[in-house]
Amino acid sequence: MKEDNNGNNKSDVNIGDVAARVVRLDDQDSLAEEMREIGVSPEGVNIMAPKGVHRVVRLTGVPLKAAILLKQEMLAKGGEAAVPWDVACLNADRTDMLLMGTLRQYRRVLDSLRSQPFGLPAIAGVIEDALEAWDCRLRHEPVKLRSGGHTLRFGSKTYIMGILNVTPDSFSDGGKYLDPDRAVARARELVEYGADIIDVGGESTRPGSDPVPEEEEIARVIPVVERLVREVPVPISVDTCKSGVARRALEAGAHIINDISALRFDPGLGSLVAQYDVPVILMHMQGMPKDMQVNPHYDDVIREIYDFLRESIKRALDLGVKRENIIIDPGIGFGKTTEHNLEILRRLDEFRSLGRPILVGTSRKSFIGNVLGLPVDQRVEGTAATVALAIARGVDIVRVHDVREMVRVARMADAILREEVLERDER
Ligand code: HH2
Repeated sequence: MKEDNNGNNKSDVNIGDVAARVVRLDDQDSLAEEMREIGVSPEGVNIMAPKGVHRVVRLTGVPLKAAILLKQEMLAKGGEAAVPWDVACLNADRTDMLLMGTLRQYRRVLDSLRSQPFGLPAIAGVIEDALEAWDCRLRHEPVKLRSGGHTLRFGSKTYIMGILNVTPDSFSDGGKYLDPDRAVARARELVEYGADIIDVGGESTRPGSDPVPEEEEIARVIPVVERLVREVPVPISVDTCKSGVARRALEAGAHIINDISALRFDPGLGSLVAQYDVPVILMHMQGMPKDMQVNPHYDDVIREIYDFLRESIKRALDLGVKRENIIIDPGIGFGKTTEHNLEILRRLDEFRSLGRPILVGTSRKSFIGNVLGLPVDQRVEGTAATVALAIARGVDIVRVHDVREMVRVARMADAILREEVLERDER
């Protein structure tokens, strides 16, 4: 090595065209593909792919002794585990921690946790499930619906759920489709625009709204559902928290129940969904529609919604609902400030670790109005941005009013984001 006049090393070797570029390969399959492309041997690909994917996992509620051993194991295998100072001082009973490592390091840590004390084998299972669910989002098992030959293949595309509110007072389309003929005509139009599912609601849940008596909701919803099941060629979902409404809708042939209460309000709803073996959407809400927008507060919005949804899944399973029938929804606008809603969308992919398909309903909601300073009839572009970014974060269903526009947004986003993965899976 020679030195130039400034004392810097000067190589004799002409490096020609060497160029460096950071590549965006955040899963093992894409990394393996890239390695094959540059000619790495199959054995090399198998060995190296898990080394090239890094994951950060947040664990909550870990008992102190388990946390200390887990940190040691992560460090021993070349990873890292961040814990609060209190843990280093042995001053806490339980702690949150952030694990950092490659998939290979996790594999080695998990293997060794299985023979350790302090609940570490069970904790290993929790970590493994979260890692696998996060990476398997495009490979959910197909969900066969009860009639009409419909199957939902989550991962293959973004499903568009068209909103049909048969209410006098919904925040955006209230009063337009109360008449069953008009409701059915609107549903047909939504299907023509490309809706994959029609979601019929008979009770507005806009901020400040009061509950509607069950008979009133039945009178609004059931005549429409009866006709839609016969007259439109897509699955029908019913947006209700009441088992009385859901029972009548399921008897009429509805395919999906969309429950904004996540089976908390009506004790009969969970077992009904289980009995009919239909998919159910479990949504997060803080408070009740009447007062949910009065000072919503979270210490950690993502963590609290995650825990709520995790418990909701457990409650549904305990009531006999099959895991494959559960869809989760962080509940945009339900007891959340604009900032909360934006953070949920920014970090939507974190809910993938729950291992279930994700629905979001951002359509025309007031946080879009707050960001853009626009009234409800001018929020279509804002909605489009939320839909595209939610798809990029791995959402499976978007619940929207502007079906024609959002079908185009979703198809474009799917072409960018999903095609490659699907093609690779088919090979
Ligand atoms: N949002 C609304 C109603 N139902 N269901 C799910 N799963 N997710 C949502 O985000 C969601 C929902 C509110 O929107 P909309 O139906 O248009 O209004 P209103 O409640 O006033 O009828």
